Amino acid sequence: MANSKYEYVKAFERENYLLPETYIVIRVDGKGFHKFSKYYDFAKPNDLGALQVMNAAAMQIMHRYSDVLLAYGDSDEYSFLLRRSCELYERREMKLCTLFASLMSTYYMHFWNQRYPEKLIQLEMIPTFDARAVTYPNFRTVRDYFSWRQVDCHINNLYNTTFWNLVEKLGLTGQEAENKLMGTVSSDKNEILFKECGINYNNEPEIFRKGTIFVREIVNSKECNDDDEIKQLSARQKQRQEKMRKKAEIKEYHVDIINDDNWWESRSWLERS
Ligand SMILES: Nc1nc2c(ncn2[C@@H]2O[C@H](COP(=O)(O)OP(=O)(O)O)[C@@H](O)[C@H]2O)c(=O)[nH]1
Ligand SMILES: [Mg+2]
Repeated sequence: MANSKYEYVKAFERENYLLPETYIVIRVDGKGFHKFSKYYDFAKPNDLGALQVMNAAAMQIMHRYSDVLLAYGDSDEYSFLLRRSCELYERREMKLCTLFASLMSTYYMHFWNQRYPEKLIQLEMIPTFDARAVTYPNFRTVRDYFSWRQVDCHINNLYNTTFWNLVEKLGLTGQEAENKLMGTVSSDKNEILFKECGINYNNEPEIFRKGTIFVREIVNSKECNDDDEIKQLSARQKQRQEKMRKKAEIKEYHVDIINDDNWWESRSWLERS
């Protein structure tokens, strides 16, 4: 089939190879989950079952691709951190994004149907995800990226928790609750929740307040990587490292990753991978 007269059309193709030796973060986001969550009657403001379906899908992706070192998710989004020397699809951006978007969509559908056999996904409302890839030059920016997503989770969740308590507990209309929350800062919302709704926000489930972090807990981190060594690794050493990544346990956390330096330091292999 090679060299047909039609092959010249390949010259129109363009490819973006993500910068080498940089951390790749791929973020998937549910398309139209505002409608999706209404259609399948999600609990407000957080549906634990739906979050667990997201988590099961993300976990499956980590099991399948050992290049993923860490993942963070909340609501309808998940971010996957790929190791610096990742060579999946030769670091081709389109390939990686379409792969992660389709993995997330199909795994989500699978785990949803497994969990809710009485509420199977209907053809008119299927779960679909888009994906983008960003490269980060060093570990500080990677950490700041994940802090940014966790802050976003916090801001949204505090707002949504207060909003839905005002509506469902105190009987305000959506508009009234919106007006009441306009211009308020975090401490105001905490106080409204505490004084008017009898809720201590800090006692809300951590999975809602902090999101979910999956980490590939690589045991023998010394051998696993060291910056200068990495370029000189033999094929056999690379294979051994891959084996170690594959057999590493994937652990789930719901902790504050913004301020906890110790948490990051005890996972320092992330920085060297
Ligand atoms: N009720 C409910 N809605 C959720 C939950 N998780 C996500 N959503 C919905 O999904 C939306 C996700 O935000 P975004 O991606 O900006 O909106 P999209 O463009 O509609 O997907 C939220 O605004 C909610 O409407 C949940 O646990 N419960
Ligand atoms: Mg979305």
